[in-house]
Amino acid sequence: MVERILEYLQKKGYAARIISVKHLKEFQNEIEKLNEAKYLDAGMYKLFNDFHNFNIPASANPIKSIFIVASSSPIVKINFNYNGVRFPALIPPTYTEYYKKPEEIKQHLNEMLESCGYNAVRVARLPEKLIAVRSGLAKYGANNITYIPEFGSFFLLSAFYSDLPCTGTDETWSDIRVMDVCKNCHACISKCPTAAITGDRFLIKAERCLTYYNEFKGTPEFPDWIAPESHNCLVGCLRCQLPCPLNREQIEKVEVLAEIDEAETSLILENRGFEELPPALAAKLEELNISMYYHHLSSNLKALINSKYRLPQNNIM
Ligand code: B12
Ligand code: SF4
Ligand code: SF4
Repeated sequence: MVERILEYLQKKGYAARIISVKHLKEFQNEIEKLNEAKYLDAGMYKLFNDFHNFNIPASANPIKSIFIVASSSPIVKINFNYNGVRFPALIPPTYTEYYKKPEEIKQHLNEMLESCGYNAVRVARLPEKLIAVRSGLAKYGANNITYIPEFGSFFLLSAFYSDLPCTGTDETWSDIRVMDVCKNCHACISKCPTAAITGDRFLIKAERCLTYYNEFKGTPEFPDWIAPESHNCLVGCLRCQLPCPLNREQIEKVEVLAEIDEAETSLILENRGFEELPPALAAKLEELNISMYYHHLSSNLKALINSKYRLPQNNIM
């Protein structure tokens, strides 16, 4: 049964693995160990602690397994228009698909499972990279992001609880280690604009990552130590993925998804409340899943327009 489901998902274009739910406690301990070793900034430990939920939900049929699924995800480009100039802005993989794709995957998964009396539900609050690596689906890169041969690092991870039993032979339990190719590379380390990837420890200093400041709701304005030229995306940052030799093919597949005209760009820059936006603009941002980051959009766009590392006008890449 497990084999048939994993093959079915592969035919649909995904890469997937299954593990027994009994490993949950080990995942929790892994993160706890990082904290005990004083590896995590206090704020970050709190963020991870508040985010992760290792309690198995009660359900009619006991949860027995976790499916972890990777779906290929491209870079997306949006064109803004300001003072007669077109400003292309990139959105890294995963952002525009963060909610839609897991729903699609859940449907495919349940097409197979329900025919045999089983079921799967999405679980967002687990450490997905760690599960992907332990399940044998992915490997860590030196940039702390995970990699799969067919997708590079350009994929979204989605996890699902299921009542389908998972035996030892269904799992491909694997070691936590960095890819061999990283030993002689380090391109991602030197390109990180905020020194969040230090090179002397594996885990990034998440409290220095640009993404933390331009994505999460409630994070402070950009601190002074972030150089203006660091900004390179509308949300998130691509500097530790673009130079990676394992992403060479993926970088070609940029999808241009929207054109934001002069009037619309001005409204965003003026930081109008989301509810004040014209319905057509609000719908565009919602379709791109960018409405979720609207709280940072005005300052992110200003920072991008002022950054010398933004894309040259009218260029794809
Ligand atoms: C919080 C979070 C962030 C935080 C913290 C990031 C971090 N490094 O943990 C911030 C805001 C900084 C962030 C940034 C980004 N994120 Co993020 N993030 C998350 C989230 C919600 C939780 C991650 C988490 O649990 N971290 C906890 C840490 C402790 O996990 P970990 O790194 O796997 O930790 C293990 C290893 O470090 C290992 N370890 C410790 N020491 C050592 C030593 C060695 C040698 C080795 C090998 C291992 C090792 O032990 C740790 C625990 O076991 C997940 C979604 C989810 N539900 O998991 C997305 C997620 C990890 N993010 C993702 C992405 C895409 C990004 C960005 C690329 C976004 C962007 N800029 O475009 C950046 C990448 C930054 C980077 N270089 O890591 C994707 C990753 C997809 C992939 N291909 O791997 C995820 C999975 C979202 C998704 N569903 O697809 N993110
Ligand atoms: S996403 Fe950007 S800031 Fe964060 S670790 Fe990667 S290169 Fe550094
Ligand atoms: S850029 Fe080089 S060191 Fe970094 S993840 Fe890619 S291969 Fe590894």
